[in-house]
Amino acid sequence: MQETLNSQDLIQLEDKYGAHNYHPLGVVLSRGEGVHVWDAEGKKYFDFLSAYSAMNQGHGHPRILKALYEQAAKLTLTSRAFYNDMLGPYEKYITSYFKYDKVLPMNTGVEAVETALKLCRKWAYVKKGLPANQAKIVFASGNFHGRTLAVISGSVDPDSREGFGPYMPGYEIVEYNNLEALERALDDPNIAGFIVEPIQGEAGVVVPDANYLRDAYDLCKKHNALFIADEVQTGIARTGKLLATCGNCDCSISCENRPEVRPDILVLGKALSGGVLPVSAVLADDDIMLCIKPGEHGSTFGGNPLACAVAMAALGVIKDEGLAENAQKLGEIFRSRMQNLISKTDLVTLVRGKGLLNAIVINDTPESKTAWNICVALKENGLLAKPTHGNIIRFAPPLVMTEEQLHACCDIIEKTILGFKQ
Ligand code: IF1
Repeated sequence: MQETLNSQDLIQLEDKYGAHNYHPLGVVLSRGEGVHVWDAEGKKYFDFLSAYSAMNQGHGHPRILKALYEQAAKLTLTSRAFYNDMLGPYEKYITSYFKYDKVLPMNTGVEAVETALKLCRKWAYVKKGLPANQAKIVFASGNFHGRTLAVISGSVDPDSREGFGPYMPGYEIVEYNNLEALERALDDPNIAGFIVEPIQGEAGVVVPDANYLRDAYDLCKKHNALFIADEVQTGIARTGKLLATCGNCDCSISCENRPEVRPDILVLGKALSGGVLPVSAVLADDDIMLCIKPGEHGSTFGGNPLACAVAMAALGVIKDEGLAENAQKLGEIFRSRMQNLISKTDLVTLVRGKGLLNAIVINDTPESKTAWNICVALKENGLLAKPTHGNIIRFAPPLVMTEEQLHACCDIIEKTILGFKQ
């Protein structure tokens, strides 16, 4: 009978036996349900990070778990050496859901990003006619697309990049939200594509100008380059629309300044599975997707029957529970509450975001521990969040949150900020 380990015991186990590639907040979670998580001592918290937007449907969603249990008992993995009875129905479901001809199923977000980069290069050689090994891809500074060598080669973040060289050649990095810089880069005839997050999550929920995505897309078309949207974090209703680029969704919200952009290649992950297991996807139309031939790309677990069953349930929950609309509504309430808090304190300088992907900027240097200490105080008051880039605190609760719960969370944030002593 395993003895019951307390939080400190569990932290020590990780410290002794685990790689030290993270610096977690001092809380050990053992259970999740909806918008709540409980620590090893049974203390209850609001989850205001949602595993970096992977838990949009909330912890332990019954419909997703039912799909998981039933499929797990039937068939979990066949590899793609054979067909299986879940992949075709899933591929039909997700391509109809996001309105693309085809999907290439992968597992983690970075695998899907890598797949998109390979697909873009392949298209550039096969369809654009670029000379062999000359294809170049444009990245936006401040990006986060994952942690593989090919992807960090497009990063400017020292923590992601330094000490892992040499780097992938054939990349250009331009300032995010700067159309002139992008146009200058696209003037190079060897550019295959441009990969961009509609909102830069890790950079601190950086929202570009309303016309940026639309105009960037138009520039890519003008220069015969592919527009690749990394919606691993912003997709699946997080920003108040099914997709932050939104060109395909049919959710009922209509608003004029929506950047109606339909990416040439769409990258999804995280909440595609409701946070139950790694499921990611690359969507594109035939003229792009069919540039990859049999045997030219793949993955042991990509498109496994279990992932297919879970992803269909997870996407069904998003639509059937109106989670994009809820994120839009609650996001406006959240930013309004934070704006009101800013009027009462010098500790917070601004709030920014879309839907339920938001952040507040703390009035101290990125090198200071203030944002971290505020997150520790938030934890003591029953709400879990974590700083990014030093003085920015990201707030991203599950999209199933009710208005009453959101106000309770805003009350905790307000009480913590107004009562904060450095
Ligand atoms: C960590 C944050 C970081 C992503 C976008 C691809 C991926 C991610 C836009 C890769 C992953 C995760 C990774 C995790 C923390 C979190 C994150 F931005 F969400 F906060 F790191 F920047 N595109 N983001 O956000 O997906 O391979 O991880 O499934 O690495 O610490 P993945």
